[in-house]
Amino acid sequence: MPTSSEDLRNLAIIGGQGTGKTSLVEAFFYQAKLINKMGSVAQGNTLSDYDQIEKKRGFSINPSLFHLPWRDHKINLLDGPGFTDFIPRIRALLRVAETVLMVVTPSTLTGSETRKAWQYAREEKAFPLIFLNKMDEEIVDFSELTFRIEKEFSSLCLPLQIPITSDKSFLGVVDLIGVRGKVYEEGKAKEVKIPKDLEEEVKKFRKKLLEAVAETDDTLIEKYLEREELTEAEIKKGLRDGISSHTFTPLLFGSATKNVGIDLLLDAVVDFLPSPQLKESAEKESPSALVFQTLLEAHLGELNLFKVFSGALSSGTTVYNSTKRTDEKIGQIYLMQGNSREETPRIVAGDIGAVAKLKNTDTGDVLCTRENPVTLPPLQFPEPNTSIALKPKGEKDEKKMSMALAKLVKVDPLLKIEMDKESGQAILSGTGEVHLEIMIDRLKTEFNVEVQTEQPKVPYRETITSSTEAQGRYKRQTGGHGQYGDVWLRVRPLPRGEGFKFVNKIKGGVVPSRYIPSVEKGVKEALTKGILASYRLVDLEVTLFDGTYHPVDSSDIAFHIAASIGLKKAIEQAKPILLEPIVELEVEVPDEFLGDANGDLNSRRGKILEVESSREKQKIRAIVPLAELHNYSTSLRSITQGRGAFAKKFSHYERVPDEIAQRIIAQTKKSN
Ligand SMILES: Nc1nc2c(ncn2[C@@H]2O[C@H](COP(=O)(O)OP(=O)(O)OP(=O)(O)O)[C@@H](O)[C@H]2O)c(=O)[nH]1
Ligand SMILES: [Mg+2]
Repeated sequence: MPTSSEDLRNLAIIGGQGTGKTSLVEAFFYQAKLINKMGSVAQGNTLSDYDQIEKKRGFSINPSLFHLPWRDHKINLLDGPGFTDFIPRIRALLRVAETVLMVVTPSTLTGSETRKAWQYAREEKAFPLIFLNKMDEEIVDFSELTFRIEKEFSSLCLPLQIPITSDKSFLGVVDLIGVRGKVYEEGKAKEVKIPKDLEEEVKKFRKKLLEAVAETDDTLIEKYLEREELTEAEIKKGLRDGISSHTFTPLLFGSATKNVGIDLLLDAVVDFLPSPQLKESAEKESPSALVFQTLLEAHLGELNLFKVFSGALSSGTTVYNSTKRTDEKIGQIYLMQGNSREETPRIVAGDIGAVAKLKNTDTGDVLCTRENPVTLPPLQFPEPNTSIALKPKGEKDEKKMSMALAKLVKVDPLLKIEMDKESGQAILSGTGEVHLEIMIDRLKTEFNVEVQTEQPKVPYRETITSSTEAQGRYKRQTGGHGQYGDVWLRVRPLPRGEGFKFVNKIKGGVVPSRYIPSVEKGVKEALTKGILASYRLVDLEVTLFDGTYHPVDSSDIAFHIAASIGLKKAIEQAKPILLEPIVELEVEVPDEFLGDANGDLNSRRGKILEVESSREKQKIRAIVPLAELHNYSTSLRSITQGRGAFAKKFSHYERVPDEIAQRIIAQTKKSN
């Protein structure tokens, strides 16, 4: 257990899908002798992918938290997901981890997920190490590989090692700092002489390393120029300085599943990456902590993961949630080891822990004290861009479904659920079709809720295209007291987006003023259901300009009904049309996919507004009917080999082309 934050490292393990992050956690635990057999993702018995659905799918969905002792240091490990739909979740991890282990493999170097992960790490100014995993899979040319890495990561990448291979297998690495060869058998390291055929490369890359390191400090430069050599201690200090100033990024090589180079990787984490930097000693400061993730744990319920930024957070105390502006009682605090945990009395500044069952606190909230309220910038996640409508299979599933969804939304910051009042549909939105598919799977397996899915209904509208007048008359004679209302209405189209206007032009009390509100109500009611396909009527003005009444038989209800009748008649004569929602899309694609992406938008009745070029990327701004956007995220992904991204927002309503309108109207008639 470390005594000071100096000996602490908060390390987010990030990178593209399947690069070996979860397997690395396994290898780390094995190296630290916390387990004596490594689990494997294929067998579904890893420490990190413990969730049923993660096991089933074979990839990580939820980030998980571990802590690992290594050479009198404590390393907090956060294993992030790499699959496209889930990768935005690592943004939360990068807010609490100062340092990242960017895991790549020779074949994932240019992948979109790798780029995304690296971009997030840069945005959060994390201090990175790059680990080239799966070196056992194929023998790659080392110089060419480092050249490609440097190009891809647009950063000065410094190999700290050179891979040792024989025939077709990867054996170990030459450490360029101490110039020692290390090969591995069953995860055990053995020192070896530098192989003859690597001598040239060792020389070349060691020179590059020494030069880069020397440049971090004037005294080091002098020494280096004098003797063309630096001591191990000097190199290590230079590496620390260079990483802390974002001057270069060290590169290490190995294999998680074959346990090659893992000890050196852990050494590099404690030797070269910075500890959490704290302003004062933790003891003196008042506490502040950020809840960066919420987990749903069997038997325990919700568990909030948090990082303490100042002071300490202790079990049994009351703190202030400055995000929700309310007090919060801190229950039992834990240290996490994936899905198992150990109780701890408190967590001090720099460190990461978990607390059970907070009442008022959600992901992204800040905990502090009322006396010293602290605010932190909110966690940022992309807006969901893919939606599906859910219907419970059985009546009894309805309540269960909404409760289960509320829980899922709490633990997944990329997920949103909304009741669409108009269609009555529950709309689940997320970052892609796979994301939503997995959530539906979770509903079934974890909450025993079965749902049917359907496309979210498009909120069409109806409007009129000409002005006209019509009479609405309601007369009933039943026994003694009758019902009588009579109005004349004029309707006129309004420009798009103006909604509805009611004008009263009654003169001389031909419709007594006490009945006017009922007329307006009757009109409004008739507007909720258009005559073409029962969609709401918008963008029109209705003027009440004439009518008659009966001193005894007239009533509010009679005028209400008369107005509804009159409006329907007027609409029928006023050449009604269907309107559809148009969304504005911002689509980002690499150069080479611009043509296909544009073509796809055209086939969706889209109109390209502009194309803006930036470094290797094209940003297309387009407007597209919402009705044509089904499966857009999947389609864009396949067009761009996963490298496209898009955001959408509502823009305006437009007339539906006649042929399509006929189809929609026919469909509504059929389903009614
Ligand atoms: N040959 C080889 N296979 C590896 C190595 N590391 C991981 N794998 C395999 O690669 C696959 C993916 O590994 P994971 O550890 O799940 O990768 P991940 O980065 O956690 O994947 P996501 O969670 O989906 O982002 C598994 O089948 C692993 O057994 C390695 O060093 N060598
Ligand atoms: Mg994983």
